[in-house]
Amino acid sequence: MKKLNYLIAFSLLVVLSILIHNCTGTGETANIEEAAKKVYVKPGSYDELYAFMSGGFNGQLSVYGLPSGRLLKNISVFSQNPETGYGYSEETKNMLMTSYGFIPWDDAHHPVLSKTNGEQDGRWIFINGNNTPRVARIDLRNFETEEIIEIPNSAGNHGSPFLTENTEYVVASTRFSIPVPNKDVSINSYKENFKGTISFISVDKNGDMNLAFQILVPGLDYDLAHAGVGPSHGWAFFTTYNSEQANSLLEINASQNDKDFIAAVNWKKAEEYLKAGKGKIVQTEFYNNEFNESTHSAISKKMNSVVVLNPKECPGLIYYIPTPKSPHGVDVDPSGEYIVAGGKLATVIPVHSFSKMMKAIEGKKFDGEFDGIPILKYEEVIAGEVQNPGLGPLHTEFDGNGYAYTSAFLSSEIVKWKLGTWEVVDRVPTYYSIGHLMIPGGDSRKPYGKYAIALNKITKDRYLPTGPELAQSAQLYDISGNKMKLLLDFPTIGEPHYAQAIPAEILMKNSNKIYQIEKNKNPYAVKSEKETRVERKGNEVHIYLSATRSHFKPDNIEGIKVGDKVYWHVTNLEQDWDIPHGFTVKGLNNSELLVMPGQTKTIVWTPLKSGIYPFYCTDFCSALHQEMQGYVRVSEA
Ligand code: CUK
Ligand code: CUA
Repeated sequence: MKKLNYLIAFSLLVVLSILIHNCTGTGETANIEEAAKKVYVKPGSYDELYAFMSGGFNGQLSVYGLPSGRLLKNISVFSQNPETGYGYSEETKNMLMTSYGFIPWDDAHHPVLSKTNGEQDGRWIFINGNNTPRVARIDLRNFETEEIIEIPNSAGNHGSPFLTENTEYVVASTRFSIPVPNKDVSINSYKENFKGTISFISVDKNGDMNLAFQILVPGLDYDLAHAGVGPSHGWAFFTTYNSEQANSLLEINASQNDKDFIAAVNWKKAEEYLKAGKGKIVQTEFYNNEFNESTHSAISKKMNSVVVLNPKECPGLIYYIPTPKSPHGVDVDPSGEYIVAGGKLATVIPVHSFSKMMKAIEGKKFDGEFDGIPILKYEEVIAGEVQNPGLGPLHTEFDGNGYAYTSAFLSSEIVKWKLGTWEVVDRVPTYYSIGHLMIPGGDSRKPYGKYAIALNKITKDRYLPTGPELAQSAQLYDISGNKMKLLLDFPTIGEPHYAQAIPAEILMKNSNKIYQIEKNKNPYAVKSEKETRVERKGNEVHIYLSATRSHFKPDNIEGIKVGDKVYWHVTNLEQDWDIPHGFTVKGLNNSELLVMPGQTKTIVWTPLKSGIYPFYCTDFCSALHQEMQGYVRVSEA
């Protein structure tokens, strides 16, 4: 019966959402002229904000200007990129090493900017790889991936990477529970054998990530996370679903229970338990890959163990807060008091109170336990419920002026409501089926609060069709007034799960990372044209090549044999910071190289036939760019 009710309810939701899609007209589009003025950035001017949009299944992170929606860059993170040589060059290949070998792809969902005192500081941006659980750190001085850490004992790194108030930790939860350590068991032994993990990756002042510890949690599906700030500093919150602990989510196994949980984790307490020696060392294999600034090379470190805390031996470490049906998003407001949940199947938006939660914990207001973890009483923790929040409320961001904005997936809208009174004050349609939304700084203590972006799952009729695979879609809304107004649609690269944005001036102050040839410690660098040369070591040939406007040196190379392993070590000797050179040679079978001023990059080429092979610069660098070329002669072995 329960099953049937559920099915009927869900079908109704789907039908309703289709109806809503078809009925909404243009909605709250601002007056066209007014909207155009607000997003028009006149030629020669900079945008107001940088936006970072997740590339979803393309494994990258793209950079846009706001409010114009102009695409500025695609940062290579988890995917090889032949455009720059990322993941192909000898210096960057190690970045993509994992305990499963070299994996040049992942599914990237959530970019999150580093914070100090809960405010964006513009140092780094982190993003998760879902599939081979990984977290990457991108340096915002040069917009390049600097570190990738793999997460062991995890599967589907979805609740990640969310940051504590001062970027002390990147927190990450596993979407799938699996045996820990992983082993060959029957899938329907989920209840006995499957476990979840919540990982805390420490970040030091240079940005170096280390897997500090993991917490072993009951077998559930963990979804999203948000760390506390201000009064709730020291806590992190994670949504969970599948409290039925079903190993098949076909039909409705996993959505029978009225409430799932938000897991509230006291990470300060975890630190105390670790100090007291409560952590167990668990053997496991994972990689920590880091870019070395002086050699311009990624170094891959294989790690062998992790410290694990078991909540059963650490009372007070975790509490479960009951939260309606399959909660998805969890978001903490800028004051640190309210913990807002989204629930795909929920009919209200439950808002929990941190101070009430602390009182309930003190007063032991428990409603039993789940697998050894105390369940708090819903009524003791709830601050309020937003009624009529749209269908399928998912994610909430804040404007810093007392309002919250929640994306509603099924009814495809943004719903604006007031913190404290919980009343809905405005709603606008999105086209279509919004997942996350983003307000610049809207997940921080200091939201920028002028714009909201809808990150939509379905594009349908918004752009010129480009085959069955339509451009993915983002929409920019003006939220500076009482009423939200749609200003602009712009396409994104890959599925834009989540995004971040930061005032341009903060980043422009910080973006100063340039390579200086004097400091170049790459063993294959040449410091001047005098040092360029060709060296043979058995079957290996090392070509030390320099690039400056507008020639390579040497530019005529002989003595290469078919089957040699030829290393092209290209050093860019430019003094101007914004003159990269490109390099390719005919038949190079993987990618080109892009080399920044002062930098050395290496690519390997194995010629298979004798003959003459031209090489040239691929990146326009001067009026004589076309003349930047050379020849290499390959002879029979
Ligand atoms: S999300 Cu990743 S499946 Cu709501 Cu953060 Cu879309
Ligand atoms: Cu160097 Cu074009």
